[in-house]
Amino acid sequence: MALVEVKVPDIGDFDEVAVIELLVKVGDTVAAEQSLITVESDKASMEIPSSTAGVVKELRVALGDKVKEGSVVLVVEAAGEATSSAPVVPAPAQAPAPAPAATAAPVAATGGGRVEVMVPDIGDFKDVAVIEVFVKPGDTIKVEQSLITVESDKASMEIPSSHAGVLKELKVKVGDTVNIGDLLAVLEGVAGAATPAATPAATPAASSAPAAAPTPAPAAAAAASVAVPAHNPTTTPAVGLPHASPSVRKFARELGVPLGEVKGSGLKGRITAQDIQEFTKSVMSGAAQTAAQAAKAPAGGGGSELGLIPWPKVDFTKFGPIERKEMGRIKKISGANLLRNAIMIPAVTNHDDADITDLEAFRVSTNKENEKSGTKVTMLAFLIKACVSALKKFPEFNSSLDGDALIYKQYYHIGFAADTPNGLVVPVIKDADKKGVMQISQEMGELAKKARDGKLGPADMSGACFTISSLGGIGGRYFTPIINAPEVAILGVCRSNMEPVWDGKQFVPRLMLPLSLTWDHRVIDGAAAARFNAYLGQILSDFRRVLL
Ligand code: CAO
Repeated sequence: MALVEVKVPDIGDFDEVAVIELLVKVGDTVAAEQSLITVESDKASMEIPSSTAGVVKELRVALGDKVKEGSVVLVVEAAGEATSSAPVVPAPAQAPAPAPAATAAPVAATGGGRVEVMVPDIGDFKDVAVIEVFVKPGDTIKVEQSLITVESDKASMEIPSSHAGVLKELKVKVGDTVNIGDLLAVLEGVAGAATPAATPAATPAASSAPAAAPTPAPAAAAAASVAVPAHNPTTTPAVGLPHASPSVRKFARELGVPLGEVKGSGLKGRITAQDIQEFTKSVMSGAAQTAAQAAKAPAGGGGSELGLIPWPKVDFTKFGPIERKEMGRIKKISGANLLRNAIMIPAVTNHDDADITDLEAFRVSTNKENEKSGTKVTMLAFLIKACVSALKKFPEFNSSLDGDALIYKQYYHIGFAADTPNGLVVPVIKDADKKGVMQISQEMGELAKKARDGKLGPADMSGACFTISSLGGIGGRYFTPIINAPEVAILGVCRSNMEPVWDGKQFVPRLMLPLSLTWDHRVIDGAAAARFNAYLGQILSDFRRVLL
């Protein structure tokens, strides 16, 4: 089969345009007219299509290369006889018609200084979309200054002004479609400003280029035909659309992706089709959101509507050796819950100390007495019992939010955070109000073992009204536990310390237990939280109060 060189066709007045995108690679099978590369001048970008169907054998251009008419783009092993290298540069053959466009473009119905600027010959393009407007009424326009950008599915191009003057009326807006001869703008002309210079680049080769999409060269030629003022870079608007080829723009439009929010990974920050795919994926997975989504986020709405900036992506290997390990199932599940609770609950933490000197003495002596039975009474079991008492006294701590209502629970199931090799779990002691400290201790021991063995079932972990997170066996002073929704409060407990406490006459050594109560401010207020902690302190310092 024949090897065919596919060359850059007539691209009008363009000379030495940069290759900004490679759309195929060696080994790809390409169809005739399939886009191969995107080239860009400072006024237009266009895709160069293949003149021949076949398999790509060799790529002769690289990103950043400069090409012009006749440059070899790639070598194709032609698919069959039907194609030949002849149409590689078909544009001249299709472009010989005189250039009516060149005269049509600068139409200027001058009268009283008013000038009408029309859409010049843009080849055989029909109904091309206005995707960008650079000017507004009141602006002073120079000859050849770009007014708008239009786009077909193969090329985008800027439409320049045929005249200088002050813009009085703009007749198009983004989203409109335009055709040759359509009125674009009305200028108040500046004397002597009208000039045919705006259209000369509608060179013979490009002036009547036929349909953009169906044949290879015309797309490029048509684009070139209106990218007239390439030699006047100072008129290029400072603020423009993000860089992307027409096909990428089309792809983005089809998916509803706001191109302005996509970060380009291509040459000079150009947005590629893959960037669009990555953006879509991150929005769909909830890892990112569009500005429109962020703007629509209701106050207090779901976490996914938060307009947060993306999570930092760091290549840690740049700083030292690393090892990547997937997080376990429990960590993933609890992480998602903790994040929601941390974000959605207006939580406040009150810190306090409880004097547990006598309680600890009682606990130690009880354990000594029961040494033979094997059941050890833990401080956490006393805390559970004390919390039940406080929940009874302050029922809003034993409630849950249900829309604008509060559900007050008449049962007392207490969760306790348990540290396991697989992560944090919260088993629940059911009906703690109906159980003694000994029984609670025993159940806690069983549940903690089940937790460590990874054998807790959903029933073991559901239904809690209030949670205690104890770091007492480990250490620390105070911390700010995260509420376990839909509960409205959680008690954090740290390691007790022997401290000098003033008894009114002297300092005496007392065993003080640090308490950290986090509460949902939508349900509970600060005074109630302080009272809850104070009450807990009273019970813990004299446990007989539980009986009252
Ligand atoms: N102050 C001082 N010492 C304490 C204490 C306290 N507040 N609480 C417990 N201790 C001591 C006990 O006296 C015991 O000491 P001995 O071994 O000398 O008797 C030791 O710490 C272990 O205590 P324990 O057997 O009574 O266990 P526990 O009830 O404290 O804890 C459990 C059980 C399951 C809660 C615990 O193993 C655990 O997993 N804790 C971590 C919970 C956690 O990770 N919370 C943070 C969640 S982040 O929000």
